[in-house]
Amino acid sequence: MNLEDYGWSDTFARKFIPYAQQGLLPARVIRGEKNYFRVICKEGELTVRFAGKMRHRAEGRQDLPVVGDWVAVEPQPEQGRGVIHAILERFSSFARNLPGRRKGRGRERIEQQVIAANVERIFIVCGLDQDFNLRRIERYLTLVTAGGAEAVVVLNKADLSSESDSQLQQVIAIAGKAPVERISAKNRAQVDRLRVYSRPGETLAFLGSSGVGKSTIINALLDEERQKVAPVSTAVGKGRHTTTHRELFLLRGGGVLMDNPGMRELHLWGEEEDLAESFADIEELALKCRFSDCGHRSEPGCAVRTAMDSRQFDEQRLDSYLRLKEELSHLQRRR
Ligand SMILES: Nc1nc2c(ncn2[C@@H]2O[C@H](COP(=O)(O)OP(=O)(O)OP(=O)(O)O)[C@@H](O)[C@H]2O)c(=O)[nH]1
Ligand SMILES: [Mg+2]
Ligand SMILES: [Zn+2]
Repeated sequence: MNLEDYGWSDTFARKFIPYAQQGLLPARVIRGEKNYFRVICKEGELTVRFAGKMRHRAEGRQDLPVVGDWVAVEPQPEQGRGVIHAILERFSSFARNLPGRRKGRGRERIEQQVIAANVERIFIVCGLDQDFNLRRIERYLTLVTAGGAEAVVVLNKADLSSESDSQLQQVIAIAGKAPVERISAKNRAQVDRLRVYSRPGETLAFLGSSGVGKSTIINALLDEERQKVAPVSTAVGKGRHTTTHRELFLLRGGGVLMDNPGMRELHLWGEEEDLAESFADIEELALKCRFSDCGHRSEPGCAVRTAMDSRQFDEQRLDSYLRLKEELSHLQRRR
């Protein structure tokens, strides 16, 4: 087993030195189940749990392993098992806020849920059917760049939309630096265009609502029916949450793909500064507002409103920006 294929690097090797001295093995979490993980290490695949002391030391869920993490494992290869003792620092992650999940009374809980770790690039997959939603794409873009990964917007199911040209233009207008690809997962040549985003030793995660075609695209890239796919419900146009686990797959030409279950809620996790990239257009204009604390609602000399009135972007985008900013500042106050 060549760990470099899975993204092992000199940087991780240096961070691993103290664990190597304890006789632990480096491994990458390739699949997460409810009560255990599958990891890949030089011994092959192992089924592992994490050590109880990790749970005690953890200040929150973000300190526990997720798929994509590089971990230090004490192997018990005879049983094909092992124990995770530590997580190496992540170079990137995708995390959302999981608000108010604790049962019963008390304060609203805010908790970071890390969904994917150590991914170079994230495909934000959207359907050009009923799933199409610019505001959701803005949310994803904000979260992806906040976590330190590159974003690529993949507009799928082009075969089902008669307005895909206009949809593409609308997405390009809000995507900033992120490339936007329009494809149909049923068209092999179009799926193949996505291969430029996958490089040996790098990890590419697929995120998006249920039913947008994440697993279908992954199967096409892997050239095998590895992941189960299922039709969306025709009544409401929503997916059926067919994929239930996060999992890494090695691409034959090099590169690692991560399939994910569809996400329903996308509460922001981060800081107001994280809007700098996903809303670079608005933030740049805001520097020219008369008041440095301009709320861009009704203040005189607001450069953002002026630009909106001259149709540089539409009101929904400004609303979306202000809503996300408020959400992040609320989160910061709670923390
Ligand atoms: N017409 C059309 N159907 C597609 C396309 N891509 C995916 N589908 C279909 O959409 C349905 C859902 O696809 P999946 O790949 O299971 O979607 P998913 O994003 O993995 O969904 P979850 O695993 O539930 O998150 C399947 O019936 C696919 O065949 C496409 O480009 N065009
Ligand atoms: Mg799936
Ligand atoms: Zn303003």
